[in-house]
Amino acid sequence: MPNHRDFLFRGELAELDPDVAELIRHETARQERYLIMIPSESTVPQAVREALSSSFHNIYAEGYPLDETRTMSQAEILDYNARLPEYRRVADKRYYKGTEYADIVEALARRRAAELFATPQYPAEKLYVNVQPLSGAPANSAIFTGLINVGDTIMGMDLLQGGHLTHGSPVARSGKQYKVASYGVDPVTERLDYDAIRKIALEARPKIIIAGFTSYPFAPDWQAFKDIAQEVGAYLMADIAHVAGLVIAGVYPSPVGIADVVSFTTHKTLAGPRGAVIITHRSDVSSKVDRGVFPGEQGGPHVHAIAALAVSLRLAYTDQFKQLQKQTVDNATRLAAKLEARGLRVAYGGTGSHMILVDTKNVVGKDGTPLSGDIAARILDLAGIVCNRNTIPGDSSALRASGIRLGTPWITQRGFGDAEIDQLGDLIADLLHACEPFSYTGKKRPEPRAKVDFDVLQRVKSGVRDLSASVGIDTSAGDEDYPHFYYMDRVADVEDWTTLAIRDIGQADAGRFLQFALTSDVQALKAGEQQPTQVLEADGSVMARGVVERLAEGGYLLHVESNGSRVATWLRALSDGFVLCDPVDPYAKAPGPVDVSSYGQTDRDRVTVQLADVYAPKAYYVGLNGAQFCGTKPRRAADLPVDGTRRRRAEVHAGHRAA
Ligand code: DSN
Repeated sequence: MPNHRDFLFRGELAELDPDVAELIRHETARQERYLIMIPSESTVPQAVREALSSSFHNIYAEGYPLDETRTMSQAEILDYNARLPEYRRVADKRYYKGTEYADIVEALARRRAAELFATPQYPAEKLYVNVQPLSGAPANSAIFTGLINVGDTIMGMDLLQGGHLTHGSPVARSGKQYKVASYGVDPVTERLDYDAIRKIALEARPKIIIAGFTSYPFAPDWQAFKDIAQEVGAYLMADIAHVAGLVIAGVYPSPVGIADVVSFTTHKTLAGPRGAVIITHRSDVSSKVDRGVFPGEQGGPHVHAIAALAVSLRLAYTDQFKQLQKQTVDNATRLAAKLEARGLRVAYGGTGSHMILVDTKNVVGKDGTPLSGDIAARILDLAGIVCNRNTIPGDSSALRASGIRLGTPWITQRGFGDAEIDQLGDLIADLLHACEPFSYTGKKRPEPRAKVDFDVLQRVKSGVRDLSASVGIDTSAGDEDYPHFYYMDRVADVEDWTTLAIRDIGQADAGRFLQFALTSDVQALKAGEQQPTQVLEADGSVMARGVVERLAEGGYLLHVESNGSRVATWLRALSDGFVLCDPVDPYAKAPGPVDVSSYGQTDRDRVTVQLADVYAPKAYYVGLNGAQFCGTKPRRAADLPVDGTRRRRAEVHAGHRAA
């Protein structure tokens, strides 16, 4: 019998909340199967996540550990026989009791960060570290709060060219509370131009100059920035959120000891918990920044995240970590070269870090529409490659980005090397080159869209799956454990019949969808009725013959005699809306989205009508404009509809085209 006053809700997550447990399973499977190329994301070691969910989560610890611990070695910090008596006798700087172990873990994290970022001129004892910022934006805000006043001027890289929201973007607090001067890259070389930056600084006289970027792939010249900051009497703030891991490993120059203050998040290349760190070699800056973080910006620190940070910092001392960071940069460099060799333009002329910006404008549609970064990212995601749209030099709005940002940290953590990078580069290039951009007439300007060749998409999807399975991370979960990522072979391609269910989603009507996707007059069906039908390829050849059935309870069943896997994948792709389904009309798009799910083998007793070639006299269906239908491509005799039907289709087609 459980104690009736035990309110600890004991039990496993799967038992207490199966909904969230299932969501976590799906997200875990997504991360295992997709190739994640968001440069700011990492798959963090299990040990870090173990510390994150530890009992340190449960406490408040507003305030800071004793200053003396800053100059202690790790062994001294971990000397419980000294630290605990000290804690009991000397009131500490926290506002809460119960923080004796929180003090130690925070001091340990600070010390490890100081050791890892130490320089010959500034050994760990001379660095001041704050590990409390909850994330990058609060860290940067806390620096401003600590060092300058509202209304002062800050100067950072323009968001559209590689800066961050916290570097003075008008939509963020940094741009609302402070006057902003922005610098960018030289429009021709796409590199930082220090003469131009100096000129802006001399005019704007900022109190803080921020160097460090979210999408400029090269390292800045820290000393050049420092010289400019000194000349105008500004603090130099280095935001190395993206590259902190690279800096520790020595594959990216360190601003420590040059910049007055350095901030970085801990969950990017550092592969630690979500959080941030601020480091300075100046004691005057340190005391202001500490007050800026707490109580200026935040309340209680997340001690569990600080414990997890201590773990990730310990891992960062290892050769394995240094190899990872080096390989991350090597992979990005190789991928950039591969993409360029495959005819894609790499913005900024390459990379010197873990990220690549691809100029998608170079893929151009027949009507002259360039491929937008947004659509490119969406199509890559459909294939299992996750990245984000990103502005590149020349863009004027974050909403109309003409690039994508690809990062190599996560895939390198999973074990990608030269061979995998080459394959990945080919998959990305194949997919982007298979896109056909076009435009809708928008209210203010043309709205760019694109469609992609179905077979290329399927091939890339399979390639991504194989590549993903070929490297680390447990992919023992079968496809059944990830029902939401439909591979080409999810439905067995048996000679036998397969049944699919097609259902409405919200306002989208499965009947209208099937009217578009099938050759028969689906909308004439009454509840419970069946009719013979066909699924055609975009080119008009027959993908499958079958029977469509309208269910009394809503939705439809489609029983196909063969090729069930392709039919299922095709219908899902039509529902997603990004595949070319008409050889002459990229605008052709199925109503949707609808739910297409597999029912497995068909119950043949259920099918009550005979198969037949059906080409209903309706305005449109997929395949109607197919090449062989237009008489330009031979089709296999077995697939040919009878002459009369063929003529009727031609008449309908002509009517549709004239309308
Ligand atoms: N949002 C992060 C990035 O992706 O670059 C920066 O905070």
